[in-house]
Amino acid sequence: MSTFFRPHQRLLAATCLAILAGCSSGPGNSAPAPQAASGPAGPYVIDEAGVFQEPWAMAFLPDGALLVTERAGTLQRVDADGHATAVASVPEVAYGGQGGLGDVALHPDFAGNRLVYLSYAEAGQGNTRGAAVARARLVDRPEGPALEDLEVIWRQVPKVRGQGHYAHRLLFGPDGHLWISSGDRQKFDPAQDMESSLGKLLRLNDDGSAPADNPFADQGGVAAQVWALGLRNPLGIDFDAEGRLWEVEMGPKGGDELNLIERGGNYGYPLVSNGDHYDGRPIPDHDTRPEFIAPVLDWTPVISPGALLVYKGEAFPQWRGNAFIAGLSSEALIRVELDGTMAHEAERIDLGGQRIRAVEQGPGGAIWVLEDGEGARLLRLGPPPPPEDQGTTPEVLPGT
Ligand SMILES: [Ca+2]
Ligand SMILES: [Ca+2]
Repeated sequence: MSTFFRPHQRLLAATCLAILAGCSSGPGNSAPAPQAASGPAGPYVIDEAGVFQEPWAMAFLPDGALLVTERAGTLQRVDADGHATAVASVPEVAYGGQGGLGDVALHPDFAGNRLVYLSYAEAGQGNTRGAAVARARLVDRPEGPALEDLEVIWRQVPKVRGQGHYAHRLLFGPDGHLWISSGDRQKFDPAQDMESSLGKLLRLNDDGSAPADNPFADQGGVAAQVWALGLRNPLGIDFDAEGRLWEVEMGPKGGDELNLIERGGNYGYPLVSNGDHYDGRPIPDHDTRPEFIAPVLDWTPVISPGALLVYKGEAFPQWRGNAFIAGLSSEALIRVELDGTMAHEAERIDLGGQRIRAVEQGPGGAIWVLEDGEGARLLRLGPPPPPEDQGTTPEVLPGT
């Protein structure tokens, strides 16, 4: 019986109820929007919707509830009434270092099949670890939510020692394929090895098999899963409204990257990077090797991108088509304006000086953010209520 309520989350239930209903914020549960560092930021209000322990990712269910992963191995369902309940029968995870329970994504036909996909670090033999992806049906039992019929559909190859750079971001694309970003596990060269899934972006069918039209399908094995290679720690992937796939990854010492992903593209790591190794050894910059695809944007000093959202909502029309990057060391939500295949950083939104782990678009186009670490807040950025409603009866926002 792993279903439980956390006292601090129950205390926040009343706040969350108002938030999930799209209500305006009252004293004590919102902060005035901070001034943007630059750029034409639209007004927004920030509401706190809960507190979690080392959260990593979130996904909205069709009924407005929210799934939140916590890295030690708990999947929380935050219901529309604000209560957080641990989902039973989550697979065992190898918690430690950067590893543990990772991403959560819904099957495109979740309403019909109730399939939830989870990524996590999995222990292997000889103190090795590797990312894995499992899918299971999310069911409601009398005693609480649970996963059933769990099956592992993908594993990183090979499992290696160490607890870093799993990446394991999950995304269902517009054509229904499952995309998995697979980090280099801090092993460098495997990012260029087509017999290893480390340092790659993978495109799979929903059952984990490799689509016949993948760029390296003819090579079979791991290569058949690969869409792009030469990545380091790709923690964010998302499509824009025109179907372009964008990726953010942590560089080494310097050189964080925003990449536009091309079919079969090689993004150069570890042969090139606009950063250098932590021990001071140089890595040739991207412009020395034009055969590798250079980033559209790169950052030195680094921002430490933890997640990527290309905004497609209604709540903030002025931000539609912008990329939002969860900034860890940069302790900000970073807004990047995309213009076709070009991009430039527009502003850094300070949400209280905390490391930002995740960003998602929620019902009605609100932007939801998870802080990083212990006692991390779940925040909702929504448009302010109309002026005549401020301080009066909460108003339900259109589309929520
Ligand atoms: Ca690169
Ligand atoms: Ca360099």
